[in-house]
Order: sequence, then structure tokens, then C-alpha cells
Amino acid sequence: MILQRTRPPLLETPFEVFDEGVFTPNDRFYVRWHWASIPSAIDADAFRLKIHGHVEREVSLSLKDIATLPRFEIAAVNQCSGNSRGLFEPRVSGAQWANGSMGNARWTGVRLKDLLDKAGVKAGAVQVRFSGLDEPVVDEAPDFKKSLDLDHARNGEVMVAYAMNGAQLPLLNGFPLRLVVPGWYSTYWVKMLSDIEVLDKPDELYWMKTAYRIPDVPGANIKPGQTGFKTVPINRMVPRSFVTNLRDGGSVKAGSPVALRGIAFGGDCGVKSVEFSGDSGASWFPAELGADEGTYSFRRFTGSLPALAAGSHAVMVRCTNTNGLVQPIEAVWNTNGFMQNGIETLRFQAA
Ligand SMILES: Nc1nc2c(c(=O)[nH]1)N[C@H]1C(S)=C(S)[C@@H](COP(=O)(O)O)O[C@H]1N2
Ligand SMILES: [Mo]
Repeated sequence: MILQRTRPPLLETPFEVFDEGVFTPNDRFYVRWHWASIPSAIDADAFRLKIHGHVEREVSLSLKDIATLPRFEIAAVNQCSGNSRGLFEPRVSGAQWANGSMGNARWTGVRLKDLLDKAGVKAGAVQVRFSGLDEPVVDEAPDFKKSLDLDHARNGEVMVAYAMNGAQLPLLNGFPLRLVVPGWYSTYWVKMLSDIEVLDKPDELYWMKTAYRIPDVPGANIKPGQTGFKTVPINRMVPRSFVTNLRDGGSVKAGSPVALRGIAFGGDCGVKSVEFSGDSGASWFPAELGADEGTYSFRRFTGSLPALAAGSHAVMVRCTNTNGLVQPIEAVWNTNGFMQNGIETLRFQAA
């Protein structure tokens, strides 16, 4: 892992891991926390998930209680809002991630809807707020809490996971429970989830009202210095694709076709197509898509470039999702370094 920060722990997945398979192994999965007070051990028997607020009855559920609910499983990409921030031009502040603050896993647990039904959501509820066992290091700092609209929370896909890739959640990825919000940026995927509060008015706390907001313009893309736009809480992910078997600045054999492979994801929907270009985007040719592990999963792809003459070359790759959204040719820019999904260009030598 690439150590970005020690307290709180920020670990980035080395990019070559994405070439090894469609699911990211738990021990290579990136890690991100906002505050450094994180329990280093949890008593699984004593742990309780509390559901309260605008509900018929407050409930406090043990892990055993939760395991009696119908089991739900989904493959989904967990991507930090700031994935690729370290590559923004001009530079922006925040964790300087390259492309490795993302990962794909099969999440197992229960539907959030079923948990909310245990407490009985009262008429007039509008949002649901989530928080975990981690705490700020100083009293004045805001505890990490995120909220979803009630309809979203009850859509039957938003879930509370107790397992990741068939094993219990690693502590750093949220043991014993975490929220999984398929298709949405991971800021909402609250780890060590211990508290669910049903709200009868919109969440006005720091992590919704001030932090994690994006310019309300297509692709969250603005010009440096631009003003006069509204902001909204970050939300759905957008399509991305990466070649994983070549390195930027690497080399291939001249005079023979170049095999390409990589990963793509559609964001808040599936992958429709992946295409390559060897001529700076003048012409595009289709990649072959690998097995479909589910709408929100990474999808593998393969393709090849014709035999190349000795010298410098570049390959571009782009994904179009099933809503028809395609990656932009220009890199995305905003002051927070969020939502990068510009088309990746890999430069290499044929020799
Ligand atoms: N309790 C808690 N959950 C959290 C956070 C946090 O600071 N505390 N950070 C969020 C953010 S911004 C990200 S990117 C993901 C990272 O998930 P991972 O560490 O499992 O990769 O956790 C989310 N859930
Ligand atoms: Mo994040």
C-alpha cells in the first residue's frame, strides 16, 4: 500500500493491483478516515446499532439480530470523491491521491430498508443520517456524519454490510458494519456504523452543509477562479476507465500488436462500452467487455493496438455508461479536487 497519511490512516492501493482481477483484495483495499480517534478493537458481542429519531420505536440491534434479516449481496465500486486529486492541474489541497483511492468488492449484509422497517419510519421523515464509532480528536471538530434522502435510503440497494469479498470487514474498512451506497461516492459509505437517525428535516450539519459539496454544473467542472455557481452535496459517480497492463512512461515491443487490458465502471449505472484511441481521439475502436459482475462493479475489458513503429505513442481509453454519459476529453477541475473522470492518456515507447 502507498502510505498517504498516518494519523488518521490514509492508504492508497498501488495501481498494479487493478490489473490482477475485477475485485480488489481486502488487504490491498484503500483506506480513508477523517479523524484519528478510531477504535482499534471492537467487542462484537457488545456492539449495538442504534436506530432512532423520527421512528415509531427506537431500536438497538446486536450483530446477531442483524444476521437474522434477509441477506443481501451486491458488487460495487467504492471510490473516494477525491480519487485522482493529486493529478489536478492547477493543484488543489487535500489528500494527494493518484488513481488508487478506489476499489471494487462484493458486499454482503442486509438492506437498509429492512433495518429501517424494524424501527418503523414515521410519516414526515425526509432524510436518514449515519455515523460511526470514530471521533474527532478535538471537541470543537464536527463528528463525521452523512445523510441520504429517505427514498434513496429505502431503495433496496443501499445496504449495511458486514462482509467484504466473503470475509468479515477489515477494521480499517469499517468493522463490524458499514453503509454501502452503490453508485455514489464513498463519503456516504459510513464505516463502523453505529448510529442511524431518521430526520424530519434536512441535515444541516458540517459534513452535508459545508464539506463534500460540488459546483452544481455538469461534471462538477469549472474553470480556476470561476464564481457564481450554486453548490450541492456530492452524489452519483460518473464513468471512468483505465488501462492496467501498461504503465505511463513504459515500453512495448515495436512491430507487433500491443495487447491492452483494463477496468471500467459506469458510475451510477452500468458500462455500455469502452473504446480506445491511438490517434489522440481522432478515431476510436471498441474494447471487448469481460464478465458482468453487476451494474455497480468494475468491468474488465481487453483490446489491442495494431503493430506500432518504434518511437513514442499514446493510448486513450474512454467509457460510456448505460445512461449514455461518456468521459470528457478534458480533465475535470474544481477547488475540492472531486469527481475526476477525464479520459486517461497513457504515453509509452515502442522499441
Ligand atoms: N466512520 C467513517 N466512515 C467513513 C469515513 C470516515 O471518516 N469515518 N470516510 C468516508 C470516506 S470520505 C471514504 S473515501 C470512505 C473510504 O472507505 P475505505 O476506507 O473502506 O476505503 O469511507 C467513508 N466512510
Ligand atoms: Mo473520501
